[in-house]
Amino acid sequence: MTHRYFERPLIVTMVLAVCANGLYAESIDIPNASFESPDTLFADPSIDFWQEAPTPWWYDESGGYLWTQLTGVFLNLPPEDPSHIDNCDGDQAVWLFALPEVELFQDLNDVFEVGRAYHLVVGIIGGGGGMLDGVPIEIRLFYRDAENNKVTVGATTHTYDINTGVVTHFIDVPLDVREVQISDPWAGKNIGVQLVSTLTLADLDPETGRAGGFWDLDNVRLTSSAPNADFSGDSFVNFKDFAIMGEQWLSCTDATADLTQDGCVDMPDVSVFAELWLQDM
Ligand SMILES: [Ca+2]
Ligand SMILES: [Ca+2]
Ligand SMILES: [Ca+2]
Repeated sequence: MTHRYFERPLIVTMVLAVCANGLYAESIDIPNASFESPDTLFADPSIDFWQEAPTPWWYDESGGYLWTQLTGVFLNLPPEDPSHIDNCDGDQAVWLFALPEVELFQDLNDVFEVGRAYHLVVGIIGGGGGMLDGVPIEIRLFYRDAENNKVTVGATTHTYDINTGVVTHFIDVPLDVREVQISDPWAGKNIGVQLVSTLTLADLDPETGRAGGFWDLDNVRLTSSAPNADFSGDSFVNFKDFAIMGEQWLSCTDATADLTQDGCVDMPDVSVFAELWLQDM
């Protein structure tokens, strides 16, 4: 008996495991997601592809830093340096000052697709520059309303815990946004990614405020996942599943073939279903 006999079931099992865990996840392109551009030998306040907020009225540029210098890319220090970040993705990351209204954002080419859920992950280090305890930062997904305002679709707040002291290791902070419904105002709109200091103007008070210090951020990852269109349970989307969808057509009770999370089976579900046609689940 050769060992080859055992290989095939093992490979099949592995493929099934990947499908089950991945839930048909697709990676969404974010230009300069790891802040490797532009190349710098030390630090550079310009960051390719990412945008920052305009200088607010209250910010005093004579205080030592221009507004544009409150974010920028930096080169990770060599391994022998005590400030070396041990899990930097690539060679560079970005800093972002813990002051009100400091943010980085991008409007992506991809849109929020009905039926898909979205998952954002950002590596975050707090505590730089004497940051105080409990200082918050948010990672967000947004869309643009008719007036071009950024409207938050989902957000995760991460707060610095001073008990962690000086940190040189990125923590992955996740944000999960549930499946987009046809009635959501962001359905079909471009996806925006935003990394924003959520301190307020009250935090500028030198006695009671929490402003000061900086965050390090890196490796912004965005994926979307499709709903499970395998209603028949054979791990494959085909006519069996379409038949089940037909049985539930226009039904709003126990609609297992509802792919858009509105409780009913109708045309928008067929659109999502068509995208998943003949796929392994
Ligand atoms: Ca990087
Ligand atoms: Ca099936
Ligand atoms: Ca539906």
